[in-house]
Amino acid sequence: MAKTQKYDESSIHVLEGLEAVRMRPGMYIGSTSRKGLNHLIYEIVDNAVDEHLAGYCDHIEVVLEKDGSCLVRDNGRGVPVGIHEKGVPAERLVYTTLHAGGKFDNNAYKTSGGLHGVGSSVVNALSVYMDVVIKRDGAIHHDHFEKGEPTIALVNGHLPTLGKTKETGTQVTFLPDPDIFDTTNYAGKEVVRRLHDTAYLNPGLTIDYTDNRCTEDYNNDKTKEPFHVVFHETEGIVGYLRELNKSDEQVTEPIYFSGMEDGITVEVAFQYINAFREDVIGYCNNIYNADGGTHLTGFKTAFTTVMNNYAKELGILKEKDANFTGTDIRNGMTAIISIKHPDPRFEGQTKTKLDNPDAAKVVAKITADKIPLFFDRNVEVLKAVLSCAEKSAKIRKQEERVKTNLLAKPKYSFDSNGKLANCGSRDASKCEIFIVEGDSAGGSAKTARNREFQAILPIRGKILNVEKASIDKVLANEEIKTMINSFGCGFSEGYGNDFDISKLRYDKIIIMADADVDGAHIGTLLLTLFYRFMPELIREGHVYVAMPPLYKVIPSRGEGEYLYDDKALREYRKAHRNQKFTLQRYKGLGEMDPDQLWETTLNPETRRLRRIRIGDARLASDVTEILMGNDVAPRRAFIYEHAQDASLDV
Ligand code: TSJ
Repeated sequence: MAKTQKYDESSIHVLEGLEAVRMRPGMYIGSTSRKGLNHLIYEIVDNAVDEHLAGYCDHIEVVLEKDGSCLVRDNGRGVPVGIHEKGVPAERLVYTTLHAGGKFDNNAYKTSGGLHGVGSSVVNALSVYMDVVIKRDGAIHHDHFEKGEPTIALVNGHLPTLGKTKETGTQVTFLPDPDIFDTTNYAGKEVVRRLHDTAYLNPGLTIDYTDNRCTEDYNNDKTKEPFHVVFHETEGIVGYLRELNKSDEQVTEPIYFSGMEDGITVEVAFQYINAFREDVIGYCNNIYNADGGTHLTGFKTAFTTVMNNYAKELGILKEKDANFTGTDIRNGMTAIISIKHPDPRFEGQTKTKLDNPDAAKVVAKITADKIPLFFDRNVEVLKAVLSCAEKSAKIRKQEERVKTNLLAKPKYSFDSNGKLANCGSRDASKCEIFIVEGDSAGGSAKTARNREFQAILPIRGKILNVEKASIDKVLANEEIKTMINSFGCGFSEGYGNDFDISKLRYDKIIIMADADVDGAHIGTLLLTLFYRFMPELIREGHVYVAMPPLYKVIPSRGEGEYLYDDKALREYRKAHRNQKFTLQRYKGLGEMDPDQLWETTLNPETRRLRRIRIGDARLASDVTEILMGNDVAPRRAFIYEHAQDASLDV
């Protein structure tokens, strides 16, 4: 009894802690949007992954239910249930104390310390209920909480048991509180992507995922069936690399090495593809480091040194030649660097950059040790990689010459205004510019627009693929010059930054392309252009894609209605089964008359826009997905194929 009493006293303190979480949820999970909601799942799953990292769990099950609840189950040791200090089962402290994790944990690697390594108690505080079932010490232990408060009476200080078992494991079910979150509808695709990443980073782990919500956001084929997938990636980060590069022309096979030093485990996989870019991504303790950090620096530094030595040895660089730059050497490289660190520190506001100096040292040492073991025996591969560096150096030198030439003149001048129909207002915060594919749609848009604040810039045919072209070719392109000139903020190209977003003349830059493959292709090329030369436009949320409707239905009686996708059409048909209506299908923007174009695409009151964001390094595939919605795979293949048309211009 005394013990129970004691628990009640300390529980006051506990509730104060969790009350703070409910008062300011954003401080603990970043936001109360869909993104914050998803973080609840990741937090719980990460705890099970920690158990895997500790060496005791190889299977995790995740189930999303129709009622909004989420179940996560692992086959680890089970959260300890023994009576801890204050007479409370250890398990209760885990779920009711902020940052209780460290207390009992003897894991070498914690995932906490990441973006929102918030602790399971935060999930508990923000849930209508949380139900916990632990199999351990021969019994099934049960606990239950509502908005963070335990609702089950302890039996002599112990959790009640539901029966006996020889198995071990932890199962947590929680229902996010709709009073806290803007939405309780998880972003299913994002969950799938995250779980798949986790499986790639933990090759010994199986993740079994079921979405029983039968909504449509998770599933490409838009069936209303439960969605089930099992992730088990025996190839680990090599498999991840293959996935990232599957649509590209491969210059080398994936190359893998690993090592361990000072308690830090390092795994690296890299591959060269035929593209004028690099993509080096880092994970620490399974957490994606969007801004890289010391592990990436260590790899890059060592790799550059090793490869320059090879280039000299092979006579590709003469003694008097300047070294290749790091960027040269990584031209065409995709690399994944995954480290496990016992005490990770993260830098900056968003905690997305690894900060530990010892990580740089260890990754550099292991890279310098291991790379020669591969390249000494595979000289052909080495030569292929160095020829990517040579191509890059050639382009770089050419660009430096262009730059010097241009700098000798007063400034870049983009006096081409092309076919811009500008707007009357000079108040940038109100102005919009529509980049419209094709002259005919451009003509209609010019008629339909509100001249006061909407500018129209028609562009014709294919935009240059800037991912593959040199800078002088990019700057010679009329369409591109016109865009740079109209936006008013210049551009940046990596050597010094001449881009000034404060000069931007339009708050919204809206890409208006047909909802077909060509439209998506043009959209991809435009976004690639912005991403490379004016990334702040995207980062600060000025870039949008217009989402024109695919259909108009006109019933024999009543109002006509625009439908934006096939799903909407199916639903309309269902809802109007016994009624007659005419169906108009829009093949392209060019088919709309100015009134329709105004209503569907231009009028801020009725149109649909999608804002483009950069969440992480995987821009190209994200963009494609953003532009084309769900059924991307075949179309993506098409786009990549055509993106290859533009060849390196050396
Ligand atoms: F997030 C969470 F806390 F709710 C949660 C934790 C959710 C899920 C699905 C699993 C887990 C979890 C925790 N799985 N396994 C563990 N392991 C421990 O907490 C544990 C087990 C044994 C020992 C030990 O030293 O014997 C230590 C720990 C930390």
